[in-house]
Amino acid sequence: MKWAEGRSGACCGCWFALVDIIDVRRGRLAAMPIETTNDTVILRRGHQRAEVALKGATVFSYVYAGKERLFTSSKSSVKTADSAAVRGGIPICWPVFGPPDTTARGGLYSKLKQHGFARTSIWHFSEHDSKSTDDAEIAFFHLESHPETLTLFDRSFKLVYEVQLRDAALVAKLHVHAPADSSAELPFQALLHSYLRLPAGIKPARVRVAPLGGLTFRDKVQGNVESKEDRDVVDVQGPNGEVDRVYLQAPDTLQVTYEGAEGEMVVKKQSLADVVLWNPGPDKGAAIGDMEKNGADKYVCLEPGQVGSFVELKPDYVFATKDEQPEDTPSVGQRLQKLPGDFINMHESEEEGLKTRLHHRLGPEFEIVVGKEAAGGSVAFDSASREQLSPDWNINSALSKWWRPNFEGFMYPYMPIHVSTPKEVKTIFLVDLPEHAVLHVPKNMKLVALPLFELYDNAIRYGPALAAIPHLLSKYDVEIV
Ligand code: TA6
Repeated sequence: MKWAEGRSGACCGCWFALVDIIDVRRGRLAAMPIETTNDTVILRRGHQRAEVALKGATVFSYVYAGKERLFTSSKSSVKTADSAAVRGGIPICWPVFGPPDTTARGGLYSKLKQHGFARTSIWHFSEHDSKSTDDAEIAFFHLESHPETLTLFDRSFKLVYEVQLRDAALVAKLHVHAPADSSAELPFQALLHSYLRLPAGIKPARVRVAPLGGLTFRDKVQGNVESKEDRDVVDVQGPNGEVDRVYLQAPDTLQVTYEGAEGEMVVKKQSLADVVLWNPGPDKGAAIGDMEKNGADKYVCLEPGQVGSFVELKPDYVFATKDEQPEDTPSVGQRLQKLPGDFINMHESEEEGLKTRLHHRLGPEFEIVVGKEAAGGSVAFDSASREQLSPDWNINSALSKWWRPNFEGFMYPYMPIHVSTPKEVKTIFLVDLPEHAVLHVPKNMKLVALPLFELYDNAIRYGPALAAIPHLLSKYDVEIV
């Protein structure tokens, strides 16, 4: 069994992707359509089968090569009408793992239950996004913040859970999105609480997990005391069989083997710093209300997650509006032909002039005079506040200059030889966007993000100067994240 790689990237808002892949290698199997029932979604591919409960988007069954690879207690219900989390499969722990810290961040988590609300919420199965590809049957599930979640956790969010049944793997990806229009950060923990079914006849005490040597771990059986693991190979044995350990900064590849028996499972992970190893032991297992008889003997939880620290997803850009600003070229056609931008004052350098114009166009409505008396009273803002309200634009470099020799509209990327004093020079600058910014856009304007392929060689629509920008940017190495 292999936990595969994850990646985290950013888009409008931020995405943080946690990935785990249950991967048992075999040849390619035939693809089959996705089936839905009132409470579940069923993926089939050749002889493989996965079933996901809408409750918690919990993958509660994964059958490969005729064997069930996950443990789900027969006393647990996957029905949406049942409010309890599924006891087994891969419950999603989000936005917290374990009992919430009720005082942190002004009580942000104080209304949450253990492991958060994602695993007990009813997720929406997105038939529209779901698809069959050469490599997998892929089902998408969404959970967005709504009045009920906002009373529990006062943050906007969107979770997208992607379950892929591949030829020889089950992929479960959790993406966390902090909407760009949210003004607050989105601090969360996340963990995929996987109940790995043990081969018949193997009990937890014969399970070995490696390599864990040298790691710091929090032992929840010993009151969350933090210790150093001195064993490279850890056996799932503890007081009365109970093991409950949070290994911090664990290796991205872990092996699960069985004392005196064949077979192994490989757990591989990325962007999931930590891993939890848990089994309640027979006594505590029997005390769990929805645990089937001797259920605790049939699984070990090896749970990749981000639990040692919180992820802080910050909205990239917050878009606010402000009063209209006069347009100096009434027609759209003219505006497209006329380069955007504005004129600078005599004493201004081009860079300073551009910063002033950017602030005028996209800065906050009102002017903040930092550190001095503002008209009509003193302002207690410090420089940090000012940055939050108005980005400090970094003018990177001049990309091109365009000259207008006379009163006609046309401009040239060179000074025509017969012209001594051009009527106008326009300089196009590359400006680095700050990492986060509040952009106040005048109500009568739009802030447009144009892909380079739209501009490329499209002088008919955008004029020669803008259409030339992709060529000019080609000298830069752009890192796509
Ligand atoms: O992941 C281990 C753990 O945090 C254990 O401490 C135990 O509480 C387990 O999760 C199950 O929690 P649950 O709320 O599903 O009963």
